[in-house]
Amino acid sequence: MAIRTIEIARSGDMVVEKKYGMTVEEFRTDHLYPLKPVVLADATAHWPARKLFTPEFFRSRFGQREIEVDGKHYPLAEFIDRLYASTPENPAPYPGKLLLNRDFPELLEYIRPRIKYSVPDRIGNRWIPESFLCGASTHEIFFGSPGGSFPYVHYDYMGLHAWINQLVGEKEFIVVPPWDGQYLYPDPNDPWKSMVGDLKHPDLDRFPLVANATVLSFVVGPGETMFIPNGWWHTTVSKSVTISVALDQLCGSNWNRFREEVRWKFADSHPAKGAVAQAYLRALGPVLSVQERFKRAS
Ligand SMILES: O=C(O)CCC(=O)C(=O)O
Ligand SMILES: [Fe+2]
Repeated sequence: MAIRTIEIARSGDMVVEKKYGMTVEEFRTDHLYPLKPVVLADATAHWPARKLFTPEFFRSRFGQREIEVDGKHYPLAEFIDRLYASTPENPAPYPGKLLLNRDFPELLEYIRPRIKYSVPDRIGNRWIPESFLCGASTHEIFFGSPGGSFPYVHYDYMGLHAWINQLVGEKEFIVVPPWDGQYLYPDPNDPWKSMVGDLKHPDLDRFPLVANATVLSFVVGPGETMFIPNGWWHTTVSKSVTISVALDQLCGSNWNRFREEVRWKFADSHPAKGAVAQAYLRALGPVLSVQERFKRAS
């Protein structure tokens, strides 16, 4: 049992909890396999980044490097100044993202070892062609500021689970369970994206079905980690200057969903390739599961 559990959001029967001192087994049984979101209060306590990754650190060490936001490029120092000048009425653009694997590999050592709950991860496994992952970037830093909201409500690509580790400041998460996606008006061109802009104050004349959706919102603070299982719709709003590190995870619990998404990815252009990929992944899944079980036991 977790040492301490606090309910942080409720809508009808649906609850989101924050847990301290969860065991890995408890996480797997209560959250990973049932696909139930949770906030882990102490999953990154061992990361040097918890103390190191401050706006000042990025300004002084990497101020001249560029950050791309919404197709525009800013020197990081200038972008950090904009974060401090941001107000809810006039927020700085969001999300300002750094891709760690690609552009800042020297920072990866500060977010190691990987959080134990998010192991195993099959992203990067040599038996999984990179093209199947559609460029999912596995380690990203997000910089936010008061009122900076993620531009749309969505669920993540390729059936991946998301781990959003809050290092600095407070970020509000707004989440909706997968089965209520039917009330969120998915964009016909991008069905993983909802056309409803603001879930907390929806335009009910345009989107009347939203009234049926279970919407849970809560704030995740410094040192806390949000686990968003695949298929859960979500968006965020920063309450202060924020720094988060986001990771993705692919494992046995979302393998079937990943396989489906790979099939859809090829459905229009290369259906035969999609069928082969599907058969290959169906055979690979159990092999990886056995390997992972041995690793956990050793
Ligand atoms: O931390 C956030 O603002 C959410 C990021 C997110 O959902 C994503 O990149 O898919
Ligand atoms: Fe996301």
